Amino acid sequence: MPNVVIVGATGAVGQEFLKILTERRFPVDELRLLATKRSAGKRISWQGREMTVEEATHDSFKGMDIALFAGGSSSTEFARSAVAGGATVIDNSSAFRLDPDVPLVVPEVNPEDIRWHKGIIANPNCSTILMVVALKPIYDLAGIRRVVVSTYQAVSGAGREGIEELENQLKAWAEGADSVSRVFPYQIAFNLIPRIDVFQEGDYTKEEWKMVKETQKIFHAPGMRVTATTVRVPVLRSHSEALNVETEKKVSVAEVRAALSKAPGIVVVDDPGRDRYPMPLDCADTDQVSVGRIREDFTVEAGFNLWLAGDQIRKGAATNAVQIAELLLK
Ligand code: 2RA
Repeated sequence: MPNVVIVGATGAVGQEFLKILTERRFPVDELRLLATKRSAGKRISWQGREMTVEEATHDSFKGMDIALFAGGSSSTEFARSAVAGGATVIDNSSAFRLDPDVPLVVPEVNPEDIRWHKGIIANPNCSTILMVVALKPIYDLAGIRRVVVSTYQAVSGAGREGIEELENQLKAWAEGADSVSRVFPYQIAFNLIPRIDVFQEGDYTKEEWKMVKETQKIFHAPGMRVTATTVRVPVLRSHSEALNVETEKKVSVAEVRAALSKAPGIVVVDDPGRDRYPMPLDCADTDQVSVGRIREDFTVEAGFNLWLAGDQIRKGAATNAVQIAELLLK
């Protein structure tokens, strides 16, 4: 059984790693929990084992087989040391995602890419993962010419602090107190913020560029046209996305629905007659991407509109990483 180390064990994704390793009965011999100096010393109990979180150092990885990095700056600092220590790194940060020497993997889409890893395998951005799981069966069925995506991203995408900020702002509102914004640039309670991460080229945000470039890399389709608008919404957990997909070949809505229904990692929730469609509240704590509102786009030769929702801490981060670890063991 492999020795596993979790870097960032006390954060939202790190805690989810622990739950998912148990749920998926991932075989673990030794488990080591690492975090920054601030969180070192915390006690965590997992599967009857009592563990103390240690401060991550360059020497923390000796004897470890798999290193799950939850994200953040520790990846840039320690991922290479983990590889040097003998571990295969599965990294949830954006540090290595576009590195041509690092595969960027979603097991439902491009599992074969793990074969060429050189020590680090990158986990894509959460909104990218949810989108490409839904695009894959459409890509296989009809080819994809262009995607226009708008996201509705939960505050937990910004970690535990994002959740606390929304909760505190709601409490402050109920008490008639002033709202404090530290994590997000403006009040998020009762608001929408159409800016996630920093502004970059062309006034697109880094989050929007991630959706474009990571999708092209995952599909090995540098010419695939993807354009995104990413928005933070006052939802605690699970991201949602509205997709307009133009296909190469004309296929019917029934064919698209059938392809999505058969695809791994997807549940189709699409019954207008019964008022059924995916919603973030229904997706919390699940691993599947829920897809619905599937409609022909009558304004183009061949295309569809659809709506998806998925738990971005699980399938958008921790579950996807553990699935990659499972592929490594096969
Ligand atoms: C967010 N996509 O929701 C980011 C987290 N990786 O902020």
